[in-house]
Amino acid sequence: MTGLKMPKDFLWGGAIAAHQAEGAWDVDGKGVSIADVLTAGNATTPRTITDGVIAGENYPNHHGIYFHDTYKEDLALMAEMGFKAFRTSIAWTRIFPNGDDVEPNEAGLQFYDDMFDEMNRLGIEPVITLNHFEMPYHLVTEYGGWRNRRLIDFFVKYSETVLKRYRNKVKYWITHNEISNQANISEASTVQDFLVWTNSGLRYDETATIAERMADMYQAGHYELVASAKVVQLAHQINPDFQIGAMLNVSPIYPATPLPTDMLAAQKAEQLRKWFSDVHIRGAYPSELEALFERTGYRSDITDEDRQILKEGTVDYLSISYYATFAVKAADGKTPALDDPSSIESVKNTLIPASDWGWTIDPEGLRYTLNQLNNLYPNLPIMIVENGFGAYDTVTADGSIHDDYRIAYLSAHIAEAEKATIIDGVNLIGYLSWGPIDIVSAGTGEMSKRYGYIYVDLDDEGHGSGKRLKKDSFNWYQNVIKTQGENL
Ligand code: P53
Repeated sequence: MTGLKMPKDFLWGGAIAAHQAEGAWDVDGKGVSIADVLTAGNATTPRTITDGVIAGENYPNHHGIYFHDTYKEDLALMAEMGFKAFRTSIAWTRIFPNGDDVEPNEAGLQFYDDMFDEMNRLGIEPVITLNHFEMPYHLVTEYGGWRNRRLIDFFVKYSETVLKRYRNKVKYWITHNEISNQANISEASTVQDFLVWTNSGLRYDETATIAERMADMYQAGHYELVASAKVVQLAHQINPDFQIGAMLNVSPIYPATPLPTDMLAAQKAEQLRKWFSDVHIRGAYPSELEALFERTGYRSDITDEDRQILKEGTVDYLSISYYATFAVKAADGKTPALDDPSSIESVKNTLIPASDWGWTIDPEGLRYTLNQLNNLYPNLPIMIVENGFGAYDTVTADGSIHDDYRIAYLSAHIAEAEKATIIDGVNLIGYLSWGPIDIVSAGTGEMSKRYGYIYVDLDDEGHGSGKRLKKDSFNWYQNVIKTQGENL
């Protein structure tokens, strides 16, 4: 109990993504996406990217939780919890199966017409992501993913099609999900391989150098930002009431010690990720990045027209995901630098607890990060569009699920979000928790890494009845929303 309460029009709800929930990966003309060629992994084994869809492999996104066929029942449960908003994505491959098709696929467009109608009927505001780790696989095999400038036009065409089609049904849009993930070049290469794949459709073998990866990542990121800015401009022409948001994963990075070199390591590590929001929000690259490009030649393809588009296509709000925080130190004998990610070493933060997947639990970090963002971009509306606790759940004999650990995580985080909003004056407009219904994990492909208030009876191999069960957190969240966050 914090004694704090969110404003009446605050957008409480939850968020998912098409590829993690819908299944129906090849029906009604849908094309293969980059999520459709990802096998299942777990906490210790990474997912692998296969060359196309191979018979006999386990591809969890092919079935998801069958949301394609169950969304009406599932949305009814969200409405029962009192959701004001629900975030999902449009699967690009339902609309343009190959990404470079001349005409959109009407069956795919109709599917989302029906889904958005249902949300509006239930009084739930749709928050729709255009690009959530599910670009057409064909754009990778034919064009090399986002390292190719032509992707801008393909994305803009797809976006224009859906922005026009749903102009009276959806107000809140997000261009690219967690665009900053791919900048984690210092991570172990398996993690890095995964993140540039999901963000940009980039693929490497072990011969690729860090410099090559950095050059590609900055170039791909640039094209994505130009594409986003073009979409922002178009969207405002299509419907001036549209709210178009950027989306970043924000994970504060702490210095391992108060040593000045560790402080610098933390600052450089943050600069490696933060520039995406500067471009989205201020319409220009921060000077430390321009200086880096000057020295290294990374992001070599930028035109005056690009710069103009970036300047004119700034977003209306910032949406964020927040799960965990990190700590870094200066690598032995090195001065932390953007040019050399190995100069910044990740360390385990042993002062705070972590989940079974090693994700730290840091509610105060959320307040810290909201304040930091508000200082960078004063008064900009911010929406939390992902936050939650992936955990193993146990169904007891009577079918109940006692997920007090999830309630503890969420309640502590919401309390800090309330302090940031009410005490610190951050312009927070919504809180959408991740995976209000269990879905396939993006990072591991598991079903058993569960975030939901609603349990889905499916296991990591896709076996199970698919039945939905309310966890203890269901009633808890219903009460949180009912009391505007007063009863945590
Ligand atoms: P999972 C990496 C780092 C932070 C968030 O993640 C990430 C990732 C990629 O896995 O993903 C976001 O399912 C993403 C969602 C995803 C969610 O966080 O690996 O936007 O699609 O499901 C949680 O536990």
